[in-house]
Amino acid sequence: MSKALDGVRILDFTHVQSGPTCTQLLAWLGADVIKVERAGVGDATRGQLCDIPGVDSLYFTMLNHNKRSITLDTKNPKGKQVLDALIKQCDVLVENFAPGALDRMGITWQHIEQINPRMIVASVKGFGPGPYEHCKVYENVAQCAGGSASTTGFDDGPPMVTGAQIGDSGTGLHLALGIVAALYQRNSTGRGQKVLAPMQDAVLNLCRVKLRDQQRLERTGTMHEYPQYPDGKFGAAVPRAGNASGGGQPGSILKCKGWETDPNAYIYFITQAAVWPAVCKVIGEKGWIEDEAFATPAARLLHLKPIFSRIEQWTMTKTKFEAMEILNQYDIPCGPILSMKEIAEEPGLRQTGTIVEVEHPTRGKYLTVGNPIKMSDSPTEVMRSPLLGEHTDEVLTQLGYSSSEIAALRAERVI
Ligand code: CAO
Repeated sequence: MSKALDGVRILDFTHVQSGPTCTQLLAWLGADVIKVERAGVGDATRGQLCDIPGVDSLYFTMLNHNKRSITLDTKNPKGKQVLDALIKQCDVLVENFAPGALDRMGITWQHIEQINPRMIVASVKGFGPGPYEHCKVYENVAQCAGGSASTTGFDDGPPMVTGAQIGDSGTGLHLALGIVAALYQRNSTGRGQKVLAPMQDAVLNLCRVKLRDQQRLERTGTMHEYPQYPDGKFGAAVPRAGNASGGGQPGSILKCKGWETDPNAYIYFITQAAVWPAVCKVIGEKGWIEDEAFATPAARLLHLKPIFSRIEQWTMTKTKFEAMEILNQYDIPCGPILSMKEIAEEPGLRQTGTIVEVEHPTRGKYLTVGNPIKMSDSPTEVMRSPLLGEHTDEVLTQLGYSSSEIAALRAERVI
């Protein structure tokens, strides 16, 4: 079966996480992704957080599936010639070097545009134009600068970063969308363009509900769904809301049976207005259906702490899965707090290809997260990540280099 991005060639100059997330997704959608790495070194993540000595780390393998790897010293004039040949043949160059690194290599936008006006040049940077544009940035810096850390955590604790890699992987997703849109626009203009996804901006986009709340707070001085209401105080900026639901339906994380020993024996429970009578019945508080203090959503906002504490008395008598089963019979929105161990063993995720077991020549079998985007006409087959320089000869041969020319480049340590 064909793939959505069949025929699209990506010159992948990415490293670490943000850029590789983007190009892995494009590869899963069918693009031919050629990852350029430094000979003998490669993407720094190949050797980071290693669990097996001398073997590509899971950090690397899980972000670089379905790609080809070539080694190339792009600062060597002969390496630059190879790079130019690649630029001429590819549709998109994706990079997430530190600001200015591409220019320092001599790969300026003007140079690229001159040799391939159809090329799309897509970049992740920490910040967009402005005071911080020259800064190097990693995940947690972006979470802090994009509004996530100041709004995550508990009111009486410090700002907190989240485990979801919204700065790196989140920005990679944004960039992939920009690339696909630029490819589409090229169909009518015939021209490439620059695509930039700054990590601060991508995190802020994912935190837009908190900018919504900032403006609500400035207008009304309060927000009734926040745990600070009605007893605590609001300041000038959106406070941290703990585990309160971000939307108009109050929710909380509640203990389940076994919480004393299992750190993940919890459930997320949402008291959706439409099923409030069912919630009352399930927890044995039928009187709350008519009771003025609890009968309406507005009234309940004044008593969320006692309400969730009473619901928790009930959830603590059930495992999270037992509670799920009962609550789902009444359409009460809830979700178990799943550990990574439970997710890795979840048969449903295996069936859909979201959790995949991959065979690697030096690592053996490992688990990875497959393509979360499911397309009926463009199925994803997850292929292992490439070894360093595994496809150098193959790609250079496709570019027209003879085997003796390739051998000479290797002898001069260009590849
Ligand atoms: N041949 C020759 N030189 C190469 C090369 C190749 N194939 N590939 C990379 N290099 C060079 C670069 O040109 C650069 O050289 P200069 O410093 O002389 O310009 C050098 O290697 C290092 O590149 P870098 O500065 O991008 O790498 P770093 O490890 O110092 O910084 C990071 C890493 C992520 C902080 C930085 O790249 C960055 O801020 N990127 C943008 C934001 C981003 O994507 N952050 C998320 C990373 S995921 O957590």
